[in-house]
Amino acid sequence: MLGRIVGAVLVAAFGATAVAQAGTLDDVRARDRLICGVSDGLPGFSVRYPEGDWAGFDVDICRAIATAALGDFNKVEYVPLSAAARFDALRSGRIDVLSRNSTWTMSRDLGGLEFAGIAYYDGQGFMARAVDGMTSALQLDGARVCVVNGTTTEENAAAYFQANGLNVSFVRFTSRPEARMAFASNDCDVFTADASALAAERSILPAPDDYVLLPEIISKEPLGPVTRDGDPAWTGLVRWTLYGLINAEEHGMSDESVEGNREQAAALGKPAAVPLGLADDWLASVIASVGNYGQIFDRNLGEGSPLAIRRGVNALWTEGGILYAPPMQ
Ligand SMILES: N[C@@H](CCC(=O)N[C@@H](CS)C(=O)NCC(=O)O)C(=O)O
Repeated sequence: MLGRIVGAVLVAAFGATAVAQAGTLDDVRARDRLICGVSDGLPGFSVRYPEGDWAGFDVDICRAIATAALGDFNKVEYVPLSAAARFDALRSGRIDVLSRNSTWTMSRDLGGLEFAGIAYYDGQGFMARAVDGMTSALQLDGARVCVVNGTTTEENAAAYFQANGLNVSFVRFTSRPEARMAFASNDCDVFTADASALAAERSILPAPDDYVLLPEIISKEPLGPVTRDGDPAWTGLVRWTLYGLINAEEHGMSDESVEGNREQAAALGKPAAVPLGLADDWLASVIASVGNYGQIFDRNLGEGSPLAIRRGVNALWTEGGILYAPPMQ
């Protein structure tokens, strides 16, 4: 009897180990499709067009990962997720990776999740109505503040207001569109969120020029793709795809230059090919499909886009920013 129990425990333990070792990379290959969690409609980051196509910065990261793993940027199923639902969707295995304005924090990192890298250095800000003439968040005493639940946002704002001796009341929402509508109809005086999300929200308010972003940035919000703990090959693929996009920009490789000459990009990505079982030229395929980091940024968020976000701290470290990808040796 004891032997049978020990045997069952061993089988269970061995089975569990085998599952953990097989990992998401094998699952994605077997399915021949990546399941990527994105936001539920954030202009510039993830937008679904009526015909069903998706576009945005976070979506392009999904596409880059699919190209690295499967050689085809189209092999992605997008799962739109609210802020509150996103991490459980990842932990439960409903999605393979989360590419959705998610801040790398200590408690998330130690709570079964793995941040593969930083794709966008963000920070929390405030959007107000221009007509109110506010020029600083320090004028917000007595304000009603719209905020979305399940985010780092309310805690940051509460700490900021307390530190500055300001009394505010929070108006909480579970979805960003609800918060935006409440703000647009004067149910609150100010909307607080990541500055990139505020730029996105402002671009879809009926009259964007009626709203201003206040100058204060009150937190660090390093955003990046998230995987599950204990999934090293998959996390490695996501991490080095992101770093590959950044290093490609640093090395001056774009989708156009790679079309004519795949060798340089292939050589940059090659050290990952054997450990992850990828095509030798996986990185050349990624860059040919989505461009380098700078091209992805410009297309979706940059000054020529409706969001008109400057590269700022998201410029390469060689260009005065803090975007710094480890070398691909
Ligand atoms: N970066 C913060 C906030 C991210 C977040 O989800 N923000 C809310 C409020 S702006 C949201 O719904 N974002 C837009 C979206 O993803 O649809 C976090 O990871 O907690």
